[in-house]
Amino acid sequence: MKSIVVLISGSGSNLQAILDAVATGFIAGRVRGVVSNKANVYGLERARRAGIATTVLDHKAYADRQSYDAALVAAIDEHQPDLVVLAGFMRILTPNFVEHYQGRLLNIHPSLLPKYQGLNTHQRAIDAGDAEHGCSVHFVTAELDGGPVILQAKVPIFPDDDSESVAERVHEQEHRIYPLVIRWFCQNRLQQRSDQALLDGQVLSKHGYADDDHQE
Ligand code: NHR
Ligand code: GAR
Repeated sequence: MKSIVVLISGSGSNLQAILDAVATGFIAGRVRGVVSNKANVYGLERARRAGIATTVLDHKAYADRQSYDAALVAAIDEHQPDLVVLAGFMRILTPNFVEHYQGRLLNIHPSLLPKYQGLNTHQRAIDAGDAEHGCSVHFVTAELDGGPVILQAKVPIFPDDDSESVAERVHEQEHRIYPLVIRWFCQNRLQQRSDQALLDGQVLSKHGYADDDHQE
């Protein structure tokens, strides 16, 4: 049984999807701890309700990113996790942090990477006139939102959408694909080899598993 630690900054709907998938046995793992950089967010309440240890580590209490990330590593490693999951975690992580968890650090990003790295992705997709948007699960590397993609899900953008309606549509897909990828990880089917992701030993294409446009 794999041990998982989830990092959050907000409402934790992805955390909830993961907790639900653990509860049904879809994910063969246990969430041992939830760490937030913000106090009083709803995700902490979700964790407490599920009986999971919570830690709040406020980045504003630390002099710089190095010292914050050192404290974060200490809090996470108390749980000796096999996997660390960023679920709406909003702090950029230092190369030291990323290296410490290399191959066992996942993020879900609300865009079809490599499009729209960084923040405010839904509005940027609308402003660009895109007909399609989505989300990506990827291994985290030192390059922000630049690590190898494991799985993406697409949603349409309609002419009368605003960023909220698009975000809601993307969220639904996030809650489907994140538990699936974590399930694979816990089944030992998923690996990272530097800038590549492998599923069952097969290198995944640039847009992840079952990508029909970009087979290589
Ligand atoms: N860290 C590394 N090294 N690599 C990645 O791929 C990371 C990461 C940390 C977080 C999530 C990411 C996203 O999915 C993520 C991926 C925060 C920011 C950001 O600019 C950007 C991307 C992501 C998360 N954060 C500001 C900062 O100064 C703070 C913004 C805020 O507090 O609202 O850290 O989008
Ligand atoms: C999700 O949409 C996730 O993709 C995004 O934040 C939301 C968190 O929602 N992540 C980022 O933007 C990372 N910078 P949640 O707290 O309800 O899971």
